[in-house]
Amino acid sequence: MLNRRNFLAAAVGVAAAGALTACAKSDAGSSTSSGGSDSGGSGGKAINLGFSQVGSESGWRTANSDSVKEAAKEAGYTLKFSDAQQKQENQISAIRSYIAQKVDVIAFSPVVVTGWDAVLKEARTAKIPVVLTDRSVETSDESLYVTLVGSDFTAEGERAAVILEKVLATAGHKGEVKIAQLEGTTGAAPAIERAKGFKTVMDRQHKDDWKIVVSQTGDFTRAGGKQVMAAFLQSNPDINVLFAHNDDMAIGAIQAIEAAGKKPGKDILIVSIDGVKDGFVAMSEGKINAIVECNPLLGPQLMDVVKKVHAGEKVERWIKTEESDYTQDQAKAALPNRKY
Ligand code: GYE
Repeated sequence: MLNRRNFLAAAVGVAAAGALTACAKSDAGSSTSSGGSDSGGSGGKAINLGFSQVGSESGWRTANSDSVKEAAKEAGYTLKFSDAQQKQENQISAIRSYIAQKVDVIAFSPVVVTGWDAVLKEARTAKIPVVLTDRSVETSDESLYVTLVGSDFTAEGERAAVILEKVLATAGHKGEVKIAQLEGTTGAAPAIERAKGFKTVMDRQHKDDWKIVVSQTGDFTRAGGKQVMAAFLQSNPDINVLFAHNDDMAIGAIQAIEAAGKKPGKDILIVSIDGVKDGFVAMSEGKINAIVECNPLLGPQLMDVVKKVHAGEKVERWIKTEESDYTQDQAKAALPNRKY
């Protein structure tokens, strides 16, 4: 479906023909003028980058937005930044506004995978190259965007299942593993692919002993995680594992577990994804058992790619981020060094 793996070998060059224009004054969101050391583009003119962010749903997202803003400043670009509040229609209007303002490059982190063809075609007609960050899209024509800078979410889901094996062994767990899954935003690449990766390992290695007994979206938020987990505990009080697609939902779920008189990390073993500071705090307190890291600090890589794309250079179809896994025994030592 997403064909991300197929993109690896391919390289596409896109010339930002004729797209270098004077800075537009109005904006769909906030606009930061260049202040960095590098004009980042041809003829000494600052690259004008329009960035449409998903929202501010999680600690990961906040770190990601900060990274993009800082890196744009550092690179000396003019950044137009808008927050879509997890709504696709807001992202589409932000992108349309960037097209109308004739920015040099558009970058966005798509809230869901489908429904982008029309606006991507409009960008192409305007000869404005599009770079995806963090999340991928499904499109009828893959040449509608140049590259994706982001993580391998399927691998993250697989890593979560593998680390759960370790967590169960460390806890000396015997008997059936009854898993509750808190999914990310419905239709979002990380929700689809993390669930897929986890299930692949589960079906291959644990067909008989592991079962996902409940699974529902918590929209990547703490409030969502708390509310959905409370409902899970009502309908399935025998759950003994939680797999949360991000730390924020796990943190919300911990509150629901404690409110139900159970011990997170003991009565219910918890594995989540991201590795934000609050996740590490919960892990060092013994409430989360393991975290699969997903690095949000994509800004510097993104600015580098934007510069190349703007200059018409070839770039890889998928620029992946490097990540690690962490268990409770590593949490305390790693905590002071967490950057987000
Ligand atoms: O895991 C979650 C955020 O797309 C990788 O979105 C990102 C995910 C991240 O809300 O916390």
